[in-house]
Amino acid sequence: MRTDDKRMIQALRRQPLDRPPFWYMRQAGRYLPEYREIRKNARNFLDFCYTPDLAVEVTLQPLRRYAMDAAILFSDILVIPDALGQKVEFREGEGPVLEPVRSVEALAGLDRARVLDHLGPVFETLGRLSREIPEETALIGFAGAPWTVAVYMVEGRGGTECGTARTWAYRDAEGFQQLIDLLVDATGDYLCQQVESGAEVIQLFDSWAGVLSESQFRRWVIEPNRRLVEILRARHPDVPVIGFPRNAGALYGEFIEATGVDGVSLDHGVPLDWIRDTVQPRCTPQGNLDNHLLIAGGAELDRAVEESLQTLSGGPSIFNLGHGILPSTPPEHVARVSEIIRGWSHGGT
Ligand code: 1CP
Repeated sequence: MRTDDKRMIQALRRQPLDRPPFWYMRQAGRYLPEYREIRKNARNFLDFCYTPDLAVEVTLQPLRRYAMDAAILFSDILVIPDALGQKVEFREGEGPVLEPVRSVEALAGLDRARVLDHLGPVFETLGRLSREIPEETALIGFAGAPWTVAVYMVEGRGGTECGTARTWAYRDAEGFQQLIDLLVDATGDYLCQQVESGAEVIQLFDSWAGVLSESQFRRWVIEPNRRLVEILRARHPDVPVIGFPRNAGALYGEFIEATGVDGVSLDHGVPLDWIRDTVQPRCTPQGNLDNHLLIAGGAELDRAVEESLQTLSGGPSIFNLGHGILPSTPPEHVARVSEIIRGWSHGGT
């Protein structure tokens, strides 16, 4: 099937559809027994991402169960610091640990010229996926947006208030800008090559956008996302881009206007009526079921899925979660939601 005829692409181009496309952030992962089984075969998580046989297989696993309308490349946002030459490790039970970059001097150890070579296996994975996924499924490539990747590079780990990065950005904005500029350039190279390898949609994950003040949000979230959209459009004008400035609150509107994204992924705190009235007329909304409701299941889950479908039925939308699937999610609940969406068409089930 041509890219133009895939449901996911049509939703991002605002074409009318009988039901919205659906996929789930982190749809490949530890909630699936078949993922845990194959994960045992890799020495560490980065090796796993850089082994096309394994990365292709785990990308396909959730599609076999739920036939989503999109496949997302199996990789991680931290392959960019790794490719730039920063020391990155994923420790069992602890998550990512990086040797922190906390000064302009430390940037000298990072090299944009290494990125495309280092990430060769990721491009091979995309090429193989574009041939192996079901023909109606769209292939999503992705990267972390510069602010979120910078947070991990500076803090050295996840799960923080991002205090070291925010303080550096206030104290020495010009120095911090150099880190962001390096990330914009390296990420731009990486995303263009993803498209050239087969990605049909790009999602930019700015998972830590919501910790910033208004002025920092403009400079470190809106502006770098805007530049990445511009870089992609210059080389690949037809490839839709989805932004995900998680927890942006009152700044979602400005993000959409200023970056020119085709789609915006919304966290579960954003009211459906506001999405319908404010986002949908300008940009395709993606989201925003609470990932904990997917763990809970039951009648409340069915009700929330139907309410979302019903409220957004007057315009384009993509069904997804407000954040990624959590490891304790029962696979049957994912099956249930997928079944409701597939059986839904305007006017109800
Ligand atoms: O051993 C394992 O299985 C590790 C778990 C895991 C997985 C399955 C990590 C470590 N990354 C991934 C894959 C991944 N990461 C994907 C694959 C495609 C899919 O969606 O199925 C994607 C898109 C990501 C993106 C990612 N990585 C983000 C942005 C999205 C988000 O969830 O906010 C972030 C913040 C990361 C960092 C990361 N990678 C892994 C962990 C545990 C973390 C979070 C650390 C923290 O801040 O607590």
